Amino acid sequence: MAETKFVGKRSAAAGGWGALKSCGKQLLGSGAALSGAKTLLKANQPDGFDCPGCAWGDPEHGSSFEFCENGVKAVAWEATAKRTEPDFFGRYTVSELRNWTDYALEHEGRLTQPMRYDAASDRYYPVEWEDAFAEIGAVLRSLDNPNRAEFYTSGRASNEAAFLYQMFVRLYGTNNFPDCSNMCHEASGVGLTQAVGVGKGTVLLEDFEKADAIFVIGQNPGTNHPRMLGDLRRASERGAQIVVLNPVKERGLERFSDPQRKVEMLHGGSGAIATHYFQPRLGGDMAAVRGIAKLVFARDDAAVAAGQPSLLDHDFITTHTADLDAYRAAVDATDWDHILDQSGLTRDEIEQMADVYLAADKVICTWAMGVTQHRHSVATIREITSLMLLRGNLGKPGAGLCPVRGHSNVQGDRTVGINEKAPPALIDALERELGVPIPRQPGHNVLGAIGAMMDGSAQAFIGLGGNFARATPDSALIADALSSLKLTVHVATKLNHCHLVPGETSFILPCLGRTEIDRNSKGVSQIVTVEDSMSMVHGSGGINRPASPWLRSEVKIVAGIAAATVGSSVVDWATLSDDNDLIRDMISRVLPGFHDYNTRVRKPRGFHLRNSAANREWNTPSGKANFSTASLPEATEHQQTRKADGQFVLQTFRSHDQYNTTIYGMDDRYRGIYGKRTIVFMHPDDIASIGAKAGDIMDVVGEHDDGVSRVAKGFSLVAYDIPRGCVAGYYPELNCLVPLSTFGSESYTPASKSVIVSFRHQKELAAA
Ligand SMILES: Nc1nc2c(c(=O)[nH]1)N[C@H]1C(S)=C(S)[C@@H](COP(=O)(O)OP(=O)(O)OC[C@H]3O[C@@H](n4cnc5c(=O)[nH]c(N)nc54)[C@H](O)[C@@H]3O)O[C@H]1N2
Ligand SMILES: Nc1nc2c(c(=O)[nH]1)N[C@H]1C(S)=C(S)[C@@H](COP(=O)(O)OP(=O)(O)OC[C@H]3O[C@@H](n4cnc5c(=O)[nH]c(N)nc54)[C@H](O)[C@@H]3O)O[C@H]1N2
Ligand SMILES: [Mo]
Repeated sequence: MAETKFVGKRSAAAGGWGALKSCGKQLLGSGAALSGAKTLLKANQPDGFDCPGCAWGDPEHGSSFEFCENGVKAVAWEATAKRTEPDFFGRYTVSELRNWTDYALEHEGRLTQPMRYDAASDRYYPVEWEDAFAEIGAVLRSLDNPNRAEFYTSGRASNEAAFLYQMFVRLYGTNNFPDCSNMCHEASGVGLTQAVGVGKGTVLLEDFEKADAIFVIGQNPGTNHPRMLGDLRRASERGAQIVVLNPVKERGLERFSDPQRKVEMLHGGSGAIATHYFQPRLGGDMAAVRGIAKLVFARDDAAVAAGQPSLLDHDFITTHTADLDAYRAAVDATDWDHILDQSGLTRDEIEQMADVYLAADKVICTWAMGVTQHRHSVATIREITSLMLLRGNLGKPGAGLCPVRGHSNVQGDRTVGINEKAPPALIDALERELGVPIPRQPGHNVLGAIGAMMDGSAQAFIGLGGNFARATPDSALIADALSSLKLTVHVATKLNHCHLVPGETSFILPCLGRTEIDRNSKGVSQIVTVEDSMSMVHGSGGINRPASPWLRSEVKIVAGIAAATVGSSVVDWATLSDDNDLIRDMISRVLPGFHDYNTRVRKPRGFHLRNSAANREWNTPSGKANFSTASLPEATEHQQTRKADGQFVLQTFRSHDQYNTTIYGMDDRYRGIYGKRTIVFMHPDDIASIGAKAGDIMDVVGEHDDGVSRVAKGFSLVAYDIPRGCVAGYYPELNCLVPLSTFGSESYTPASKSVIVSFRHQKELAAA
């Protein structure tokens, strides 16, 4: 039976009253309405905390509260009055809790006490902090090789916690640092480092005020970086062209109503964001950008032949770049049929993009997961960079590359050393600082860690935040791998599924959140620091009373584990973790760019970490910015599945009511979905092509040819404006279909935006 009750109206615009209403609901639901509202006024303010939501930058004069619906959700979720106390764990066995949804688990509220798993009763019981540390240290010391332990980091950890963590792990003897950015912007880091010598974005927030054109590729800021919409709208209002490349029509990229504009709110007005909206097929961006480059070369040839000035920035190219001829040859060798088929765009659409690109003196290109979670993501980022190099759109005001990061401090964590490929300069500096040898051999990234857990060579997993069991591909296999370990430890604010697949010895260690006051032993409140997508480093200090008197800061928890594992003869963990200023002093001795850290981070907007590429210095082996020489993939997943009857490419993305594996609610207002997450968005003709109707409930079957059978049961089909052959559904519910075997070339990022699937009526499956 087709059932479509959950499909309703899409919002007319992103933001607006709907956003305000949703905020009220979140605050009331959290049971923290009053303190919640007060808390919000301190988000992203110089004397407040850094919003635990996204990594978009803060304005120059951060004096007025920057409204953001999903920031409200993130804050309310953390500042909730609800608690997951020991008696909760007394009521349910871990096996029972495994049947709960992600939403239900976190909805129970904040964890309050350290807990230890007891296998005999299948329950968690309270434990003293010092006993937990001692036992964790004992297991870690008992491993015959430190490379048997995996140390995961999720991107909310502060610079201070992450710095201590990497120092502890390296003193312990390994570089096993799987981290969430391996599943996220890794391809941006790899691609940009190859091309321009630094793995970070080159623009500042103020560049958005100067750009003539902004290309937004594979990103849904209305939901995931709502504050970016304000910057895009202001740019659009002053006449900048905004070109969107996204297979899905995302409301936030079409229209935005700014809740901070009173008159607009009164009259229900809204403003357009995209001046051009193109819907490529999944994985079609490299082809689309190559098409633009092909037109740029062709039109430049014509201009020069006609005696007009060249359209390329030859001064820039000659002084600053290498390999233009090889790039040109690769572009010439790519034929239009291949470009059009792979991109899914028409020649006319690509001509329009070339028009915009050539008419603009200053171009910014932003991107996120729609670009980074494919097999050819590194090549796509190299292609985007090459297009920008042709006209010197790098290292000048109003122009540049802007990978928009995910977690609020994922960029900072990498800067302070969470990196499995131990950079030699960092290791040298740590050795100078500590006076002992530090391991240099590369460790495990996320896929490496999973491999080691599955083949039995890894025996311990420590998670500094996050939800490894649900965020990774092939979730069922990962859960088995985690529960076969000797030791699992989770530093967390809320209960999640990763905590419910305990190893032989297992702990949940509850920590303070960003919004909470962190006092040291002398009663002095501590701040932490974070780095945003624009490389601005700033302070963050909580304002709320801790959710429970037992909670410790991440810094203290890392120090506790470290002292119990490697002892305190090289590093005095207790002293260091009692004063974050001392940690920052140490960071400033070890890492470049952090001089006068403690002074500069207390200035209202913090400070900017210098970006060499933005200054037109190229830390590449050639000493130049390198054009790409790659050819397009022979066939993307979309091109493969079109030849196979009944197969489609699935992308797994986020709803408006979630933060990664944290589910705030069941709605996805901007896409018109209410009360359901087990759905697949699909072109109406594709629905008909499999003999189904909108609203039919079907099983989604994994079709990757790697010998693993994968099924996601009971998903409703939703007719949607999405290219044929491409379908979409929510992460993490669909992670059971994302194969461990398909990942980015050079980035090792799971290809969670190009999963090959088919559909089966439930009775067919039962009969099979
Ligand atoms: N509220 C909220 N904020 C968040 C998060 C959250 O879950 N909730 N998560 C945080 C994190 S860790 C991250 S990494 C970011 C994620 O931010 P996004 O990258 O915006 O996250 P996704 O929801 O995965 O959306 C990907 C977008 O890319 C499009 N897309 C998918 N495949 C392709 C493709 O092949 N080509 C093109 N051109 N487009 C494609 C999708 O249609 C979708 O609009 O947001 C961060 N901020
Ligand atoms: N299929 C598919 N898979 C994906 C993605 C996708 O688009 N599709 N996206 C990938 C991306 S971009 C990312 S970044 C990863 C995210 O992967 P993770 O970072 O591992 O997952 P999160 O859901 O962000 O982690 C949520 C948990 O963090 C804990 N937490 C929250 N705040 C804090 C805090 O302040 N301190 C500590 N210690 N813990 C805290 C809570 O216990 C919460 O349950 O998932 C990846 N997986
Ligand atoms: Mo992310």
